[in-house]
Amino acid sequence: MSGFGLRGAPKPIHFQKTMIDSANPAYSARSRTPAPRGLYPDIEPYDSGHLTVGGKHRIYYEQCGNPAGVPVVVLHGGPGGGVSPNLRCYFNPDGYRIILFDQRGCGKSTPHASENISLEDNTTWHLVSDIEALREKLGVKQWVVFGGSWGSTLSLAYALTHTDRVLGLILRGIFLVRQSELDWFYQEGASHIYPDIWEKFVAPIPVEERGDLLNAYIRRLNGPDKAAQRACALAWSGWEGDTLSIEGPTEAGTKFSDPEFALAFARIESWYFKHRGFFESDTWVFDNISKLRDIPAWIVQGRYDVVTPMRTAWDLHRAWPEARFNLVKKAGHSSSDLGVLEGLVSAADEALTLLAK
Ligand code: STX
Repeated sequence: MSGFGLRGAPKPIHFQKTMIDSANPAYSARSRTPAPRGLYPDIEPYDSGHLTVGGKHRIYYEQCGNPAGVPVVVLHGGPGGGVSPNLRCYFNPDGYRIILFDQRGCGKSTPHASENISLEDNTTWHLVSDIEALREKLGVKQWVVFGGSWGSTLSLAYALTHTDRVLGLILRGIFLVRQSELDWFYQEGASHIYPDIWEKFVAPIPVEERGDLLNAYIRRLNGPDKAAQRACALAWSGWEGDTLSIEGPTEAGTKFSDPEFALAFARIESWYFKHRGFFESDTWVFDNISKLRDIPAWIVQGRYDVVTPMRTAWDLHRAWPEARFNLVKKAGHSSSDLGVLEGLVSAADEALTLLAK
């Protein structure tokens, strides 16, 4: 990566003290152990705007890095999670043209799903067509597709639909919206690992309705009782926010406890999950995976991912051995968990080496 100049030097991540302690031989200047790869420095967009799709939706997008670089599009999680400035920093800004956007109904896209708008025209296939509209609008011929969690689902749906537009795939925390994955996180499974947080998740739902939590939530998230709606949105969002990281629940004050974020996030996620991601079957991705065999791909998965357990990444790895598989030993779901972060930055660096002309 030496050809990319100073601007591309990764910024240090905030390691725990023991990990950057200069007395620790693993990280001394003389050590042969390579320094862990951190995020690239904070960066501001050189361009941003809104693209109108499907009549009423205005999709917020932004571009950072090198306008002449290898294009990469970042697909955020949730669905409904929106992008954050941190997502710009997984890519060498001297080599990449970094494109981020907020999917329908969330982030800075309008109308916002917290406004109780109908979600009828918000499906996986609408998002796939929005990605194509954005690609055309920005004059991009082909791009690398980068997505974690729901972003991995959408990346695969897009790549299987518009295979010739995809230069490479970088996927993290593999999620395929299969019934078993939804049951694990929203009915029984993750509840055994985080029983303390689970109590807060089930609290807004009466005991007699807890046999089908997803639908009990959907009724309240879309019902007339504003107090119940708000309580459910915050409980739904908090459950995911508190189980993301190997570090356990973060302190209060994250976006998951923002009522507006929480309501859009919970409404959009539960809508997609009720429809199982709008896939015709739980095996659709596997049934079609041979289309992706020639595309360079990287999978990064935390072994202790409780939100999207490793089982799905493993199934994908078995079906698609051509994709590089990086199983990170001490990490959960979060793209900020140390090994996952390093794995993603390394994958993006490798993709650049492979693809930059
Ligand atoms: N949702 C998984 C997912 O896509 C069940 C996801 N998990 N957390 C996130 O997304 C954000 C941190 C992006 C909100």
